[in-house]
Amino acid sequence: MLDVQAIRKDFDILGREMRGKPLVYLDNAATTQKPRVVIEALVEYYRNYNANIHRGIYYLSELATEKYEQVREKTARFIGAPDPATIIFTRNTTEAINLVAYAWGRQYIEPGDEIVLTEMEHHSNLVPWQLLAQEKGARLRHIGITEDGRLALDDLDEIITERTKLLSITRMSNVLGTINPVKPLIDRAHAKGAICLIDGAQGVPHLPTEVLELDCDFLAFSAHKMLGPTGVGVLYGKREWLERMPPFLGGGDMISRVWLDRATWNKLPWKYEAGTPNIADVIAFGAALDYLEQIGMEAVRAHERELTAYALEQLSRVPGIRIFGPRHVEDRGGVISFDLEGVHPHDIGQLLDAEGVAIRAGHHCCQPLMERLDVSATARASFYIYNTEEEVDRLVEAVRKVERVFSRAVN
Ligand code: C6P
Repeated sequence: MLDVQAIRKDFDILGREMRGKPLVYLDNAATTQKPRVVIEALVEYYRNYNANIHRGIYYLSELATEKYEQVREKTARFIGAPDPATIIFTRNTTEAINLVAYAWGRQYIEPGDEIVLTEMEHHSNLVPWQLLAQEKGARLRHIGITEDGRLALDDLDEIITERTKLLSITRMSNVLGTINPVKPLIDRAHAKGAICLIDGAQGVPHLPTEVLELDCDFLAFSAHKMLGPTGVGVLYGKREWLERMPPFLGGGDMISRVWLDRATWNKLPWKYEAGTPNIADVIAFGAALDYLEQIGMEAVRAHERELTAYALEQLSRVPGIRIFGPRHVEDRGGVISFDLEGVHPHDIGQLLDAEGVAIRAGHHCCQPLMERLDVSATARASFYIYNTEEEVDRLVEAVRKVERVFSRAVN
């Protein structure tokens, strides 16, 4: 079990007040807070060894290069990838998915090919494939969702077929909290000759992840959703694909030799990292990985499971509440979307803010899912390692207050 009180001491921001009340930060699916060690790693780089990497033959540059490349090794270890060269640093999950859509997609997708997605995908895992399909004359197919927010797998044989070239799905929904059964889906897609990308933006920060076990061809995730800084994303790819695909962006660092009219490419992983990368933030991400590794991802999951079960139980007693997503806590992560009868989610968000409780309200970059749920928006609370049952109580108390205010206004 986590020592949550000890963990909280590492996050100065959690001690501050919001609107005159102790802050309850429940917007972790959007971005998490950063422990002091991460902030210090960032400052330490700028203060003590700021230099560009892979270029200098002087000490500072060598040190910065070493620290940057060490994080690649840590990242590989964190997701069970045996080869650090299969880890590409990007700006975020969005850029990692776009990298595959451009580099792999434009090489391997042909007219009539099918790309399978789901109705619960984030815009980041919808729009890049829409652009690709429009350009190439490919067809998008979508796995639907059930009433309780799980993937509808009954008609899968009609959706994943010999025409499928790519299956790209989220490990965990940022709206419903649903943890998808990605492994059997990956196996099924492979059996039809398709490749698989997993959007791990919500999965990797909250669940133990082993890419070899999953056997996914690509995995994308963001550092800022797992205690790290903004501006760092990760793309893991199987070496065979990364070798075969053309580069995504052209420029410095990604080349081996350049002539006026052509160029050859650098080795992996640098072939996909054009220009000066986000050195400081990658290095600070290393401190975030160390922090999570020390806690252990099984313990992270266990803590969130417990907190989510408690929150579901408490919230479900609020009059007029509708909670989206699977009923069973085993099938979901620490994300709870809800609405209150007769109250717009933005009003819920605003009134909770007045109580010092930070949640997100909106479509969460999942407009097609909102349509499927027949809502324009939801209110969403999402947890991480530093959240407590007392904070869930504050959330529930604040939601009850909203309900009372609005039911009085109506009656
Ligand atoms: N979801 C949320 O509040 P970026 O912005 O590139 O780091 O991550 C994009 C992304 C991709 N897939 C999923 C499943 C996500 O949840 C996100 C980010 C945030 O839900 C911001 S919209």
